[in-house]
Amino acid sequence: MKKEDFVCSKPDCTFAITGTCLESIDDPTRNCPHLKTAEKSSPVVIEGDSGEEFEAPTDSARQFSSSLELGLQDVARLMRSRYAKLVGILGQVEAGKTCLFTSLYLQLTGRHLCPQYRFVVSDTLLGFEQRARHLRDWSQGGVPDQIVDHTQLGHSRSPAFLHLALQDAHGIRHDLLLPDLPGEWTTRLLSDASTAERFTFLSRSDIVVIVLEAPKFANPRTRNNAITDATHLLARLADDIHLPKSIPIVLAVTKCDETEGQIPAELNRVADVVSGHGYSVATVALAAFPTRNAQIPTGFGIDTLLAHLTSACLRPEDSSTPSFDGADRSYLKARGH
Ligand SMILES: Nc1nc2c(ncn2[C@@H]2O[C@H](COP(=O)(O)OP(=O)(O)OP(=O)(O)O)[C@@H](O)[C@H]2O)c(=O)[nH]1
Ligand SMILES: [Mg+2]
Repeated sequence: MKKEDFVCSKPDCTFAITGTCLESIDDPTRNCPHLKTAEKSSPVVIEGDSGEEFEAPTDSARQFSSSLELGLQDVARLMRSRYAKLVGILGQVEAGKTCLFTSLYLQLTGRHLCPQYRFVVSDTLLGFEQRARHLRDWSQGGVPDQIVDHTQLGHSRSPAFLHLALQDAHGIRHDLLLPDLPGEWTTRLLSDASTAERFTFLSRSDIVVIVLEAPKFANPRTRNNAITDATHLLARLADDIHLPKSIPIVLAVTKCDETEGQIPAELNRVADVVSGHGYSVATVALAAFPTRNAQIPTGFGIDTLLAHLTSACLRPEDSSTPSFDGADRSYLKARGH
């Protein structure tokens, strides 16, 4: 039978579209208790978030709340209803931003981060699945030429966000909002300060991740340019975007499979520049999808990155900070999660 012939009663499970089981159950068509063949499943009973069940119309083509991406308005709505951590991201073309988010999603849904972190739900499941599709082909043999597609935005001036909710080892839920920005935004920012306005949303973020490629800092031919660009980017962040100093910065050093899992020493200079601007800084070695070194596991460093993202907490001085649209964020809920 084809995946389209099945209907899942778990909210947000897109098995019928993607063939991916939300609970990562092996051979879900046989083993998943929530999956029924379309003809057996009338009426379809869908479990609500609270565990309650309600009936969907018998002829329902399953209604998915999951979408490809969230726009700023969706994000503002989500942040009003529940405390979500907004992750800012910057990084030039091909730095590995999309691979990082995709690896994070695959590590979580594949249960590779258990028991530290467990996947709960995503409001943009189809967006993650779309990004992961080359990788799913990959498992059937051969490394894809391009791991994920180059990021393009339908709406050139407004960021698009992916959503991921996970639970940590203490049972605390973390909702992360991850903007998958095209690298051109960062490259343009370097040459044209007037584009800083596109990044206004960063000042509402809980943490900012700057994606830098390890091989560029390790290679003597490219390292000077890499340091100059990173220094320039940090100046833009501080002086043109006016990122509040209370927002911590993580230097996400990607493609570390090409540097033996090590962070090139030149990154210390970049970290010093971050501190010099008055921000707190952490540096994380990553290899989302290692292709050059069999000793480095897929998703190398993702757990460390997650530890930074989930521990980025509310800034007390910002507890009355309005969200994008002037509406209050759910800070009170955040305390009790
Ligand atoms: N060696 C190595 N290469 C990687 C790794 N992760 C990603 N890459 C490579 O980097 C390329 C670019 O990754 P993307 O995630 O598309 O980069 P991006 O920053 O989203 O690029 P734009 O969307 O163009 O801004 C991929 O196609 C891979 O070839 C890694 O862990 N190791
Ligand atoms: Mg991208």
